[in-house]
Amino acid sequence: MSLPEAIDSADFAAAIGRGERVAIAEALNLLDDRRKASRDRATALLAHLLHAQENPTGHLIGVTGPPGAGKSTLSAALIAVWRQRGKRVGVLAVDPSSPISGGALLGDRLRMQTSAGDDGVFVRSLASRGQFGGLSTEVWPMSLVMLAGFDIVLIETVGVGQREVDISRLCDTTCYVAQPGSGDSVQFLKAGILEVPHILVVNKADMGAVARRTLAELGAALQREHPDGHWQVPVLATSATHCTGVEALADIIEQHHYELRSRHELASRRRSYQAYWIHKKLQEEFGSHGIDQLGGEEALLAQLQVQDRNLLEYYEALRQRLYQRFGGSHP
Ligand SMILES: Nc1nc2c(ncn2[C@@H]2O[C@H](COP(=O)(O)OP(=O)(O)OP(=O)(O)O)[C@@H](O)[C@H]2O)c(=O)[nH]1
Ligand SMILES: [Mg+2]
Repeated sequence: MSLPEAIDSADFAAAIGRGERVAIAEALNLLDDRRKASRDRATALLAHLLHAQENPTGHLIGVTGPPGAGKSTLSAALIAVWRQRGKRVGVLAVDPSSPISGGALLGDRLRMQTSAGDDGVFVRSLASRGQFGGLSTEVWPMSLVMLAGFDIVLIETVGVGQREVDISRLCDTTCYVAQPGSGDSVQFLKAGILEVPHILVVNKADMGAVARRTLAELGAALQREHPDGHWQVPVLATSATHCTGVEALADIIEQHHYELRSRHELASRRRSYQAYWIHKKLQEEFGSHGIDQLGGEEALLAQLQVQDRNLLEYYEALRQRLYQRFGGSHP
């Protein structure tokens, strides 16, 4: 079943806001569609969703960490806790299950665990591709769709070292899941290669001494005050398979969300994800040279952050400006 082509974008956005699965699935497909007519429809839809999110609700959570650390298993356990607490959860699993880790798709994990057939959970897997540090450029608009339909949106992505996904620039709260016994996470944090997460988790605590050692090492390696300010980064132990520490993790995640809301930071953070996305889209289309033409990355991001007008319209204006400058026609 699919929605009729001609459905008005306000009605479309309203159906997503009611959490209608068909509308959500259709919107995610639309965002993946590169054809011009689909892009125009997607832009109109996003404008409605952005308007509805002017006073942002919902919680956008990034779960990252090395392959096989247990991100999917832990996410499934967290989702079970959130469902018990009455929250509806949308999931975007980016580049799920690296072949080397023996990890399973998050969707499979969910089917195996508590949420089978649960209408309050929606999982979408997407390939990693493009310029976005391994993340698809569609992650931001897709997260917008998910936020309109769910209380909590979780993005799972593999993150190891420098070249990896900067998921922290797209999420309200970032959890880094570390693997016991692997010194990589400690080294990366010390060297400043890993963006500091809001919450550090050592999963597989059931492994005993080796997990406790990693917990101590990570605690010592970490600059506890988060660069965002006003937040001491907690280091937690969980066992996703034994379901220990998961409720405590859910509590800390909620506390971070509460802090963001009480300091009225959510709206400006959400705006910065959009600015970051526009910058990456322009880079994808016009290369670094295009960004230089607009004054460079820093200036562009600063300019986007303070724009009053609809950023999607502004993005189209910037595209047109670059097409004119490069002597091409605006597609
Ligand atoms: N002992 C133990 N094993 C775990 C735990 N959590 C996950 N695992 C196992 O670790 C392996 C990888 O788990 P996944 O949840 O797929 O890990 P992932 O980080 O999502 O993996 P990728 O998405 O491939 O990067 C599986 O065999 C899990 O059963 C845990 O708390 N304790
Ligand atoms: Mg996984």
